[in-house]
Amino acid sequence: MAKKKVNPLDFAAFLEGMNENFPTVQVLDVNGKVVNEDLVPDLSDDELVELMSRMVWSRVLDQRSTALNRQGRLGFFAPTAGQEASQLASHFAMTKEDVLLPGYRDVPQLIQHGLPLKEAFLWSKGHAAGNEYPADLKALPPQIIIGAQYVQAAGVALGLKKRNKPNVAFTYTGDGGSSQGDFYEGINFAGAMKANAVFFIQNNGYAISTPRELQTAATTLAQKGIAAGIPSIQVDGMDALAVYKVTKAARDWAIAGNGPVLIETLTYRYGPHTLSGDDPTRYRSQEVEDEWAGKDPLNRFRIYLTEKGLWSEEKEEAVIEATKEEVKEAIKATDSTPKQKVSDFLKNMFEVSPQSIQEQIDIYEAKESK
Ligand SMILES: Cc1ncc(C[n+]2csc(CCOP(=O)(O)OP(=O)(O)O)c2C)c(N)n1
Repeated sequence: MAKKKVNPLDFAAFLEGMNENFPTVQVLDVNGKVVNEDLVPDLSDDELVELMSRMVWSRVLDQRSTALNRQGRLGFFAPTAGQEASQLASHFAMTKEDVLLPGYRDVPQLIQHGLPLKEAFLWSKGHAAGNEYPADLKALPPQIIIGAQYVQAAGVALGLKKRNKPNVAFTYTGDGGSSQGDFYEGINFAGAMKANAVFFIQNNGYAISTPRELQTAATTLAQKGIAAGIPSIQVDGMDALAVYKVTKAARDWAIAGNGPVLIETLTYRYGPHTLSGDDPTRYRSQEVEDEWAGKDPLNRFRIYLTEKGLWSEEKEEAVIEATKEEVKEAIKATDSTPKQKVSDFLKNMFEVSPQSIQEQIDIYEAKESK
């Protein structure tokens, strides 16, 4: 085929052509109807129900955590409602031996990966015990430094490759995080090393109050992977089946030795950025809120499963009640955990404390023993 002659100096044509290869992958439309038969994932009825249950669990956890924070019983909390498909359907495609490097909003995946809820709550309160992970939990604590988890994931992924493990390191950042230097360094290094990594950008439209349009001139965030030489794909992040399908394919690709994949999920957070004073009505219109409410990930998956005869109001109610009970038990255990001593916190920093820290430990231990 004769190649179309292009003028290398036609910058306008360059910009137009740049976005051609990034369609949004979708399986279920907003009404729960299959729009792409070829991409319906091969999940059993039980697995579909389990995925829906986890998404409902996450919604309830979000509501209960918000309430507990307002009662002063929890500390830091970054709301997750709206992002259930992006978070839980991507995690669903992973295995326990895959290594999770979460951001601060990715606590639901971390708990599903094996972190006891009580520890997640202790972490929220800044208690050092919230970082003492079960020995078999393949995960790092949630990263607060935007983008840093990408660099760590690249390293973990290279380690998995060097040990010939059939597993991936998977990590999440946001649209804001995709502007950080660490983001580019992470994907570039993992790409160069063909490391076993799956990188997620959860594009929820805002980095605190900064809208996606001001974040970058790139039309999709997925295309940022191209310069790193890695396959990159944009998916409807409110569509559990599409997120699962894309993630599964990315994982298969990476563990076959082909290197990493970058996945942009188009999603939305219904709540504020965190519960530390953000007011989204100052930067989002009611129109935008309504538009995204109409794309709700639980709603469309619920319709799909109900039509298949796999889901009902009673089933959903049972998950809601069980989750409330689980939260009640976990917060009780959290409340009864002895308060963290400053000396313990300091001792937690180094295996062998340097002199400057040891001096502080001595001061606090003296105070605490009074
Ligand atoms: C390196 C760094 N810079 C700034 C901050 C402060 N900060 C916390 S969250 C946030 C916005 C992140 O937005 P995004 O990556 O889109 O993720 P989202 O919170 O929407 O999930 C910023 C700037 C930080 N934690 N780390």
